[in-house]
Amino acid sequence: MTFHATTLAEEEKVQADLAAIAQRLQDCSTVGIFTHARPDPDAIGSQLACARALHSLGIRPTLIDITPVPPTLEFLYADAEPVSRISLGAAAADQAPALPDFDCILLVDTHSVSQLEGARDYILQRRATTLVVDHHRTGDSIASVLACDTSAAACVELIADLLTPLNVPLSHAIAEPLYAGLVGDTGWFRFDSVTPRTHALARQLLATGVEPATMYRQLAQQESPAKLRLMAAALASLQYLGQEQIAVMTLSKNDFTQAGAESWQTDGLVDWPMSVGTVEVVALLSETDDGRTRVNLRSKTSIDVSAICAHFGGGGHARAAGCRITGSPATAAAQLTPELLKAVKTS
Ligand SMILES: [Mn+2]
Repeated sequence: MTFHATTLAEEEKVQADLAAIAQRLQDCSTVGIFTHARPDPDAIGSQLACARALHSLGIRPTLIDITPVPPTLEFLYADAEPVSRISLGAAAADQAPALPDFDCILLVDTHSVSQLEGARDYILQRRATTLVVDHHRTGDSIASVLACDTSAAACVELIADLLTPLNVPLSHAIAEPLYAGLVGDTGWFRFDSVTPRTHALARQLLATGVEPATMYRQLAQQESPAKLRLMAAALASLQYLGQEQIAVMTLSKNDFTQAGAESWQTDGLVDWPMSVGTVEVVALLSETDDGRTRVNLRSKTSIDVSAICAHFGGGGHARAAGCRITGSPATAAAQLTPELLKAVKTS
């Protein structure tokens, strides 16, 4: 186990940081809520739960989508008071977005500059008013206050804790996005990041009326045929290395075109080779439009893939991490595989 148990002192520090963030938020009339590019359910769930909590306090929140929200997550925005959203999706990465000057910036589920894309300069110029809630071990110092707890299975666990100092009761409208984040980051409570705290939160969320079966249908059973075609291409490319402990899959730009799939639809593909008994680590290499290869890594038990990704300027968690490597997937594989073989050998 590379995960460390959180000490009482660490736990108190996080709660104190969350209280400091709550205090700063309460003094604002407008808050811009950001999360990482290519948002997952934990990112969107954290953003949306914060927006609804702040809205209930009479604060005007705006959600900033750095890259488009996957259509399968759009259902989360319905059935409650509408929240204003600004999408930077169409803006070029080097073009400063025309965003209002919010009293505060609340950044959730990341504190890595590399994940901010088109919002990077905007946020970096506003460090003094930037508040961050995150659970990733790697990141940059971009915040005035950072509440980071790497023992949290999902960022939404920390957002749920933030409700207490904010004095916001847990409503169904807040619980639903929190649940989406919780099941998203824990693979429906399967990963070794799951703790009693995770299930305790799930219990509270269900008590507000969240329906697990409905959420599963919405989050896990709304894929398009294009997604399955992309999965077929990924599995067809699968190669085993190092006594079948390493599985490497590659998706070229042509694979995406042939499947009729978008880049965000790789979500979850990297988990499939984990079903093979010998496999300890999986890499998914996706060719992108900017001449780089996007790398997603997963680890089953002991290999710290965030350390491997950090080597290439990326980051994440011990069991799930990502980075980008300049060049084609073949070039990226040539650089990555020695690191994977080394990691497997020393694990
Ligand atoms: Mn997360």
